[in-house]
Amino acid sequence: MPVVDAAWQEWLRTNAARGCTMDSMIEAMVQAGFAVDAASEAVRGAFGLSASATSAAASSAASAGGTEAALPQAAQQARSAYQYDAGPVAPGNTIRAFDRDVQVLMRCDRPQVIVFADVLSPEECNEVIERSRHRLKRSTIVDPATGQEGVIRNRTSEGIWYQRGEDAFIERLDQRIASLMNWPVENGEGLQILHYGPTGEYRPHFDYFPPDQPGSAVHTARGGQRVATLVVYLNDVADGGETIFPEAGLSVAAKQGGAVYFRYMNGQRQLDPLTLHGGAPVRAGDKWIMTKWMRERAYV
Ligand code: PD2
Ligand code: ZN
Repeated sequence: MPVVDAAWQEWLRTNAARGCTMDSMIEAMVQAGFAVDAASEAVRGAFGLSASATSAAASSAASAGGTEAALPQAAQQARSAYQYDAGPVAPGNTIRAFDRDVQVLMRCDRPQVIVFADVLSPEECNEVIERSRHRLKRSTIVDPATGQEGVIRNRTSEGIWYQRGEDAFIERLDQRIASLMNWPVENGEGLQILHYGPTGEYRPHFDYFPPDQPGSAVHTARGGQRVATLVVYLNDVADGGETIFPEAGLSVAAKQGGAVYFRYMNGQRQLDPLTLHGGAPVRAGDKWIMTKWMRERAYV
């Protein structure tokens, strides 16, 4: 079983300050291998609830219909602090994105999430998969304390990066996606392709770099903070593999050529904790995605 080491303490502190619910944090720790009791104790500690206060807090939360009533005022304020301003994506049911008409299937304002169909044609999806299949490497994750990349069991996938504008095909996709996200193509990281086999998953995380963690500076030095993500689904997943937003109760099914957009940094440079998200376990078949992360400034 894992232990609550310095990295987990940092994770607890950051997520409590950002307004994550106790339930979602306990669930994330249990998924990472902690016993329920150990996870509950650690999370309650992060919210300033002592063991003896726990049962009173839990019963008052239960009678109030949720865990929010048990949160200290600071945590409740952190949750309400993010100011939703207008996002850059164009309005309407169809968006002309560079060389293609993209359909809007769903928009959510809090958090800012948009689901699209037809971002890529089936032929383009298959081409990306075939180009990538033989170049895959086990995916890594950024250690928030050091900024270094490492393989961990929270992310069971393999992937590759394409340089922005690497060739004419990739450049067209970069242009189309930048146009759809309505953000400068120069601010985009290179496209990342990920492949998950059966049971593969990516446990809930934020795509932005936690500003108060030392490892983030290495990443934000180049192009600043990440502001929004587009995940494009390159195949239909037979079962499972949805992109989930546990704080928002949202789940997006992987459909070939479709995509989910989410924006987490507003014009005041605040970061939206409701964009906690993950890739649910693939229950049947496999899953291919292509991800574009946009930065505040040119990513060079
Ligand atoms: O696989 C996904 O659905 C997924 C969802 C959210 C992947 C990522 N984020 C990611 O690579 O950051
Ligand atoms: Zn992500």
